[in-house]
Amino acid sequence: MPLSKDFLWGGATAANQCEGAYQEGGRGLANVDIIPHGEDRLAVMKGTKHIQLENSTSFFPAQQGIDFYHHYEEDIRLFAEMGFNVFRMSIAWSRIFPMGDEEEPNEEGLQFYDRVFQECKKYGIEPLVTITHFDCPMHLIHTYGGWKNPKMISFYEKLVTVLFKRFKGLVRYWITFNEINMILHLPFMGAGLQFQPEEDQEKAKYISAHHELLASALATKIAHEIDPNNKVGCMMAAGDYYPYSSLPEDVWEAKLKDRENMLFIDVQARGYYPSYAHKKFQELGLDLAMTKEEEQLLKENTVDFISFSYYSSRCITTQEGVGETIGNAFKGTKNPYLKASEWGWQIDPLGLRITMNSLYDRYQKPLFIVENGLGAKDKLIQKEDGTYTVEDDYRIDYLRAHIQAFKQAVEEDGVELWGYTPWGCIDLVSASTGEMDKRYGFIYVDRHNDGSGSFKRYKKKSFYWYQQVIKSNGEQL
Ligand code: BGP
Repeated sequence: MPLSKDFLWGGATAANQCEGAYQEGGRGLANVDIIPHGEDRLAVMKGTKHIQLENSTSFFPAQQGIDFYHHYEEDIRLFAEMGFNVFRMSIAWSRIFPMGDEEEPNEEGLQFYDRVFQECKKYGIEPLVTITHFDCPMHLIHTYGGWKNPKMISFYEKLVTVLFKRFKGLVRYWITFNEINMILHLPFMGAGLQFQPEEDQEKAKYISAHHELLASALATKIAHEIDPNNKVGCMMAAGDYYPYSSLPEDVWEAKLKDRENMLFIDVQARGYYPSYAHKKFQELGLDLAMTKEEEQLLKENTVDFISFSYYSSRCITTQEGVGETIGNAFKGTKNPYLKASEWGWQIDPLGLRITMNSLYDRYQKPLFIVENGLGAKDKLIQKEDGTYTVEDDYRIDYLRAHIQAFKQAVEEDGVELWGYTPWGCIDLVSASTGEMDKRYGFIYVDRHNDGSGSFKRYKKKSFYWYQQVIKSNGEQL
């Protein structure tokens, strides 16, 4: 079957990397505001180094992002010009509940998203809203320990209830947690987890993820009750593991790694923990002590669709002395058959088709590719007519190959795919490095690693290419 006529084409962003205005409109401080650019970044994202904003001289790129807060009208107009019929964005939790545990939401924050969604509506663009994309009010982290604490479920419940009620009729596609498996890799960024030196981090991560899973099921329930038209998805950082060799131990290792990634969406898609999870928890000495009501909550409120980010496949071996690589916070074995981006993320379009087939075989639920793309250094150049552009053929090549791959998954393999929102459709701050230099967009933003720049927007060559792709519903690549 060819791509359906109402296939959703668009792009993806997240509040923490583009919105900025961190002290405006009554917004409270969030974990993402205190993740610095520079050498401390990784330790802070992992929750092993704790930053005190008052005592720090570091630069915190999320605080200004690309100033989407003041540029959303211009940005959405540009998305519409490309032909988007979907726009993935996220809510900054601390804009709605600045502390996280208040009784009443911050009206100014709600009004901001009202304006954004109205702007989308004006152009016939469906918002696809991630409720939490790596952000958590700092007050919830200081006072309750972030997602380690089951009380987070009720704060999240309050947040989603406000959102579903307020934006009923304006938003119908929702994602509960961005890349839920990221909690295992960057737990402070993923779930506001900070660790003490002697703490059992593994255990804390799985307990926190369990709280997120309960919160996600609860959100799905509430979303459906408030508006039966709501579609709620889970979201994982995907990319199948390949065994480095046909050595059975390598194949087994790849299976274990895939399970580690799928564990959480197994629960969100099927409604219960898989048997291999129970085994894992036993090894960790972890007892989730689930009540019958909680089991029922998970069971009765599975997601409507499976969304995922895909940048690369992954590879793993048990053998010594084989090269390593890292992509999207996932360390693994270097696949000798693949080229890589300037940041070492390996490039594998066929891996997208493989990953989609694995997910669809496993869950038989519609898929949504909500992130994909190439982070690259761009050069803004002036054309003869005086206007500016970026000749980003490398980005076009990457996206073309991945679109071809997902079309094959749909047309030849029969996978159901709702839409495609490549990451960072407008340049924004890199999550892993905090750089602006790692650009993904169709739109260039004049903003640089050191925080300089005018925030002015420029269309790249890929802007016009993607416009054609959308216009032809993926026929003209
Ligand atoms: C995913 C995140 C995004 C995004 C993307 C690209 O993990 O969901 O927030 O940033 O990766 O990663 P990076 O910005 O590090 O290049």
